[in-house]
Amino acid sequence: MTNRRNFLSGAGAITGAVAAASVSKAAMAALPEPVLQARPDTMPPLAPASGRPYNPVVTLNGWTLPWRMNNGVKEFHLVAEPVVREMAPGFKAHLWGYNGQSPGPTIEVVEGDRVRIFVTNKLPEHTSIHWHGQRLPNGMDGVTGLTQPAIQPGKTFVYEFVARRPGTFMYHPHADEMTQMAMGMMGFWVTHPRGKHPLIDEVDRDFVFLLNAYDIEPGSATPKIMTMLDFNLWSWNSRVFPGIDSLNVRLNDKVRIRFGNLTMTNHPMHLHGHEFVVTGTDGGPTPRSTRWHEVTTDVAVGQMRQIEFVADEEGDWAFHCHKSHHTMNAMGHDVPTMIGVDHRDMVKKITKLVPDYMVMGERGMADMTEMEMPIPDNTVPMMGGQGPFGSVEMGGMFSVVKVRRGQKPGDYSNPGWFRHPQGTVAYEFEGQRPEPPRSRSAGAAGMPARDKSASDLEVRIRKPAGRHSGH
Ligand SMILES: [Cu+2]
Repeated sequence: MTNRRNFLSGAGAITGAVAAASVSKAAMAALPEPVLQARPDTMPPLAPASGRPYNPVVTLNGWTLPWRMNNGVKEFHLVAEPVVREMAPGFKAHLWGYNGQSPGPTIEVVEGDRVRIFVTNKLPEHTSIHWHGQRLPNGMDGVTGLTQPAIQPGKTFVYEFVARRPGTFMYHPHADEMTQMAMGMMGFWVTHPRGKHPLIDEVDRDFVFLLNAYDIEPGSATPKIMTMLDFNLWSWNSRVFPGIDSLNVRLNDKVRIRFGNLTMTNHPMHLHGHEFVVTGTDGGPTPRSTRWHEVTTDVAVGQMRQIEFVADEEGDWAFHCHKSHHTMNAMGHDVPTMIGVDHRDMVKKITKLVPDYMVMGERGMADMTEMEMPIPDNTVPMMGGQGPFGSVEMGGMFSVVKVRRGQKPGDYSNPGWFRHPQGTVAYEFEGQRPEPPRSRSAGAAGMPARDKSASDLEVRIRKPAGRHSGH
């Protein structure tokens, strides 16, 4: 097995993009050597070395799987296996994935390509792969028991079909799905149009990622696979902010971002500073008459969306799921709301017994970003991410679209923080603040409550203790 770096420099010789003509017949009859990726970095777009040309995508904190051409067939080799995925710096998870990472590598082909995918199972249990959204012969659909026998550990299966429809797709097991998807087995698939397509515009940048979720107890490394709704890590491509790379673009670039949802709940994806249109789903490109501008689009479970916009506003623009619990990292949800509670006397008493005891949430939860509470090893803080003005107080499904005048075409490197032109940043008011007129002096007098009680009521509510579930 070669790693991708060797592969791309040509050192591995036999596999993939190396010209098929130089490889012997015997070698072509053998299984293509699998290409592995050891690092969670965003790899530059993989320009097609053989086959029809296309504009490659960039997988956020991921990579595209190289192929080899064998008699006009694009051959890929996926290896289902346990992997160690760095979900953020300082936090490694023990997941299952493909070819060294979770998610697996992105597969990019062109409409009309004949595709052969070898799938080797190195998991401790059987698996299969379903090619979500594809038109294909029924027996290639990857549903264990229904359309094929399971791929047993140690075995290799072959899938073969023509990529008939251009668009945005994904792949995932259709065998012990609950376990295998909770463990991170999934990948992205893009079928590029063959030539000009009336509904698919050319873009300058094309980013892809999958929305996934894990339940990993702070201090541990393996997801709890029985969790149904109460996940504690909301991730893009098995990364959580501040571990998710920024999407770096050039001012006035036409940008496409494609995402698919393999979690157990929907995600309203929200972009700051620009309006976008949804140009496609896993059903293909949408008719132009159905496209309208928005800044948030909801992606339901099992759905895919592709959005497009012209990045014509310079700056560092937040891009995130709008469910506020999904922009947080691992934490307990059974924490009582403490806003406004005065703990001072209680804390004194408790610290006599537990010297490290800390109170949290008295003034809101923002203190969590600066307090020095020890957290278990192999855990990311609940929220954080250092920005140019302090903590961003985010985690989970959050990243930044960086729009820069100086970014070169095709340069995906991180330009650093935006330098705001003078006078364009919100600032502290330092003048005199007049007392605002309150309702006491005007409004309420104009509209008095009927049957007002003699004294002000203070409502005390105690919610029944119960498990918090659902998002
Ligand atoms: Cu979400």
